[in-house]
Amino acid sequence: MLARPLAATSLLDAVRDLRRDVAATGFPLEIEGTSDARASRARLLDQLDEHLLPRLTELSAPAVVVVAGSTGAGKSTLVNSLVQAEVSQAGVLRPTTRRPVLVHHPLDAELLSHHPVLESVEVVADEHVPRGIALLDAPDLDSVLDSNRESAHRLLEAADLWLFVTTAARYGDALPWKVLESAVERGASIAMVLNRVPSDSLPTVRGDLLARLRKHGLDGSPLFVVPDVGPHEGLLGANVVAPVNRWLTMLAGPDRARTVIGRTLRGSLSALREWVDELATVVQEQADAAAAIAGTIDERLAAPAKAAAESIRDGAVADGPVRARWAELSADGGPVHDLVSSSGKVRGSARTAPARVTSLEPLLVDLNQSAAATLAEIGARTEAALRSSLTADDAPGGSTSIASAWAGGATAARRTRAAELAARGWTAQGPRVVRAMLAARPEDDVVGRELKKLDKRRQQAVRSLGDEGLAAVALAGAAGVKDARRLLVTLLGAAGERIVDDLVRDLAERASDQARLERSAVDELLADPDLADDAASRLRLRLAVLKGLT
Ligand SMILES: Nc1nc2c(ncn2[C@@H]2O[C@H](COP(=O)(O)OP(=O)(O)O)[C@@H](O)[C@H]2O)c(=O)[nH]1
Ligand SMILES: [Mg+2]
Repeated sequence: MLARPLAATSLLDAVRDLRRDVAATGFPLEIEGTSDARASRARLLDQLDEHLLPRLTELSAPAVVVVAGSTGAGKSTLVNSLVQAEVSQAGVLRPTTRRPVLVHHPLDAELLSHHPVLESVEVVADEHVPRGIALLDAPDLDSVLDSNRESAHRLLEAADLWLFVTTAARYGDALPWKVLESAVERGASIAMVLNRVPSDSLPTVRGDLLARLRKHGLDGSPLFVVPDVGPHEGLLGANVVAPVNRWLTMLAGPDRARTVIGRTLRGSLSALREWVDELATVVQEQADAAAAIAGTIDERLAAPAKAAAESIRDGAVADGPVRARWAELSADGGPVHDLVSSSGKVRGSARTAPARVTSLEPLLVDLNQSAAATLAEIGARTEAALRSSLTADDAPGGSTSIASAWAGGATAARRTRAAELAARGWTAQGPRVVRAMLAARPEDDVVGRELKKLDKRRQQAVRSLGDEGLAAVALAGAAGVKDARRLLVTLLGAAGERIVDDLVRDLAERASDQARLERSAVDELLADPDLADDAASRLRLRLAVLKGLT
């Protein structure tokens, strides 16, 4: 029985919850430790799926004894010899591509039937296997086939007990010891089989191996020595493997097998804490890196946003078609030409106004298009600036992951839409500003006769162009057509200046906003739940629950 009864059901639930959250945890940013964390997460999932969850689900299932070791160590021969039948193919030909074999007592079939490990092995029932034990002949840890190697490592996670087979010639190899170390970290129960030892070197090899076991924290583990029987094919004599067999039989006694299972279970559960805690630390580092990236983006956005506003003030929208259109409209015979007589009188009437406004329509179209294009270009420039700041040498860790996850297409479509909306918003603002300024009291410093003259002039200007016409001129002035600005001042006095300035300010603000909009793509990527401030706390919460149950 387990030394301390585990509240199996709630523990199973807690481990299931943990598994779900571990599976859902991603590491979107490539920062130091990320690839290790990904590998560690994958192994943790294997451990949960192959060992902890099945074990907690069926505590009375036989103890899975995984026979592990390097190629040619004699694993298959050992398994066959233990059951005195050729259940697993042994031999010198490599790689043995067959599926790994699991042998169990026929009466244990039912208890094992739900174990996920059965999916990836060939299952053999044999009465020579003690009840309560399932022997798994794992693929070679150092198999030349990637898939075999991976499956070997995954199957090891399934073990309640590792039976590690090595030889006098191979026990110094680094790989098995590395694997053993991780087994010790997981709290797994381990036994060693030293195979094919020539009798003359036995004392040396044995002493050496014991020293190594001690160094790796395995001094309490059973060590079996199988003497070399000389050139050999097929099963080893029952007497040669008798000690291992006796030990397994003893282990299989109901209480002893439970002890091994319980020990490994406890070991795995307590190893889980540190394991998950390490993952949570990396998750936290991801969140911190994301915050640093957001901060850098904030800083790096200031310059392009300012430059965007400046380019508007410098008349970027007037460049190109708008200026040409203005020239056309104010040329001889155009609707803007002769609007002010040589003596300075505003010409026109309410009757001519609609015609003038209609003829100014192309100007509005050009202004609209040019504003949209300018804003979109500001956006594109800002994106380029942000991208290069994400890939700069001094960019915070993980920035390049954001840069490469930042797909251009969606950003461009959104940018164009926003630019068109902003341009339309700006041109719609024209008549509003005109009306608001004209409704306000005329200039404070203009009094008496001058005031009367100014009022009359404005009324005349409205009669001759209408609010819409005046707005078109004002927008052209705000876009950067100097003549348009001058004309509006002539028509409206200082209010004309204010209208144009107001529209410049409005568009400059929209331009800065447009630049700032570019960060939304980055923001969306940073809004990944795996990068949230509290991402790590989910895993830590699961740990706390586990701690309370074990
Ligand atoms: N002399 C001798 N040969 C063995 C022993 N165990 C295995 N072999 C041989 O070594 C080769 C590899 O053995 P195998 O069991 O397939 O090793 P595995 O790769 O660990 O499964 C085979 O040709 C076996 O016959 C042993 O104890 N003594
Ligand atoms: Mg083999």
